[in-house]
Amino acid sequence: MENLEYARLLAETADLMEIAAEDGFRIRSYRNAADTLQGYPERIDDIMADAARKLTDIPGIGKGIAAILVEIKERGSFDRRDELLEKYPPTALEMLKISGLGPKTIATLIAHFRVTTLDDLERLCREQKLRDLPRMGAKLEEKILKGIAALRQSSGRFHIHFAAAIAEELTAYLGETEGVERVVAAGSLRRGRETVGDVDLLVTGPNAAAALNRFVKHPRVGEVLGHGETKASARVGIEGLQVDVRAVPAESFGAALQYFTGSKTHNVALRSLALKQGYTLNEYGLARVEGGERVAGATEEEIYEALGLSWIPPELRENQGELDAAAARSLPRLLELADMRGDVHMHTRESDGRFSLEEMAAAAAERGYGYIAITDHSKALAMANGLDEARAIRFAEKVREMDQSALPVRVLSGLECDIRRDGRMDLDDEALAQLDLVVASVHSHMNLESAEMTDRLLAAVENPYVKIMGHPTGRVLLHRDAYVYDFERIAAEAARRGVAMEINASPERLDLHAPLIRIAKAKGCKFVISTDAHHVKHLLNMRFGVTMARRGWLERADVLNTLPVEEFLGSLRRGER
Ligand code: DGT
Ligand code: CA
Ligand code: CA
Ligand code: ZN
Repeated sequence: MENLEYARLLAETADLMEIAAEDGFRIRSYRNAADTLQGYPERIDDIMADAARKLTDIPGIGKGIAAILVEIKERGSFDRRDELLEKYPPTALEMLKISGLGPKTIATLIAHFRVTTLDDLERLCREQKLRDLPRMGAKLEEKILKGIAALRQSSGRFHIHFAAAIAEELTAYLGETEGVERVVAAGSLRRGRETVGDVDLLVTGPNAAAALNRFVKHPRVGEVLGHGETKASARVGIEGLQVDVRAVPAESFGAALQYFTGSKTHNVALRSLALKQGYTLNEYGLARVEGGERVAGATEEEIYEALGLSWIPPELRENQGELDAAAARSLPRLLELADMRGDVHMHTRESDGRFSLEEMAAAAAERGYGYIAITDHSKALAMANGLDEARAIRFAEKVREMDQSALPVRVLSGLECDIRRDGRMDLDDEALAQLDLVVASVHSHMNLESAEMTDRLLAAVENPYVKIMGHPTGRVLLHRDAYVYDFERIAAEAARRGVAMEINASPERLDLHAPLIRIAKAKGCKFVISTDAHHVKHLLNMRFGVTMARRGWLERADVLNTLPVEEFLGSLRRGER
């Protein structure tokens, strides 16, 4: 049995335990073990077969888990799993993926209606049966129906940070193969799309085929979908993300990279441009139609150049005008991660973050930043222990009195202030005026009619203390759509008043995304890119926000937190009405 299979059984059981409302500590130990096992370089079966070895020597595997692994090896399952599967059908696991539906509710629905499939659940909601139960109502039915629709639509796609982590792990691993010179990720991942269908890796070198053989043996590789001379495909990890690895000769590496980076529409447009100039373009190279002479193929640059174009950054290859700009030599000079000097949306333990102000500051210094803004939630987010006026004022005072020279970065006092349903800010102006920076965000009543939502956001932009519109569309990738409003109108008004638009770099949001960034820029908006970190490690997500900005054609001058702190503060909207 493969490690991945052990990991899958443990992770699945942890999910069932969650529905059964079991002890969180135990659930976490199952999940940690599953994570360890699926990345473990040695086969668990081999360790068990060796009398001199112990499973408990694997970090994160205690006695309890070790006994479970032995049981799985013997009979393919274990007691705890069998018990849970008697109570809850395996299809219950599907329900956990519906956004807005927690394990507790699922347990109630199973107990009451014996739902076993998404179809069952959908029918119950349509027939309005849920509202018969205490604490359930029409709202929940609607939420579940939306969640099921979103799940069906999104199934098969993965968040970019998840796909990037797998691609980076495999790139490093395949790069160690004897006879392999380069491994590069192409496809939607290279273009920086927010979600990824599958990962496309290209390898080249005198013995690139050896990388394919090693790929299918990687401990995290599950089902192998195909394995030939030049291509191997397999599902990776518990989640089953598909990875295609292609071996290509060095002389056509650039052509292959160009072809497999896409997008399809960019490639179609590029090929027709090539044809007009008397060339054929495919994954092997660029060649003259007449005579078939090959003129380019080893690098992307030489292909674009032969067609009279500047090299086009992958993030722009969506057939949105980049070919014309490349021909006119007027492509933007895109923002880079190294341009970022601060991160201005993050949470601490004051609300729902996991670390202190000092810890966030230290982590930001490690990233090379000069400043951060701490922006905890406001009181409307009671569940997150949001700040009321008194606490916000006290916090601003505390930051003013802090010995900034003792901190590794400049810390700004901020707040992520809720925009109430009627458009008023959650805290009164007097409190907001004390802070260096207010990010205004919607966290409730997201299903308003477009006109009402537009008015609500207009009111927020009009508040003189609001400097930044936080995660402006509210979308949660693969879970929740953007709320509906007149974005152009809000963008125009934000530009007029000097309110910056946030590009929220959290990989679950990535909000704004490219099309709206371009609209906002055309309306005259400036931007900030922020991680919305709730954990020190989330500060690393800045790269995904920068990728979104690049996809939106932004340059350094478009993004305010590329400025040093004093200039950054000076560039924010002033407090006047
Ligand atoms: P994904 O995987 O759905 O997130 O998106 P992509 O863009 O990575 O798409 P994928 O993996 O199907 O193919 C990778 C690239 O290869 C794609 O962007 C363009 C190129 N490509 C693949 N198949 C075709 C095809 O049949 N025709 C053309 N013109 N290009 C293709
Ligand atoms: Ca792909
Ligand atoms: Ca593919
Ligand atoms: Zn928020």
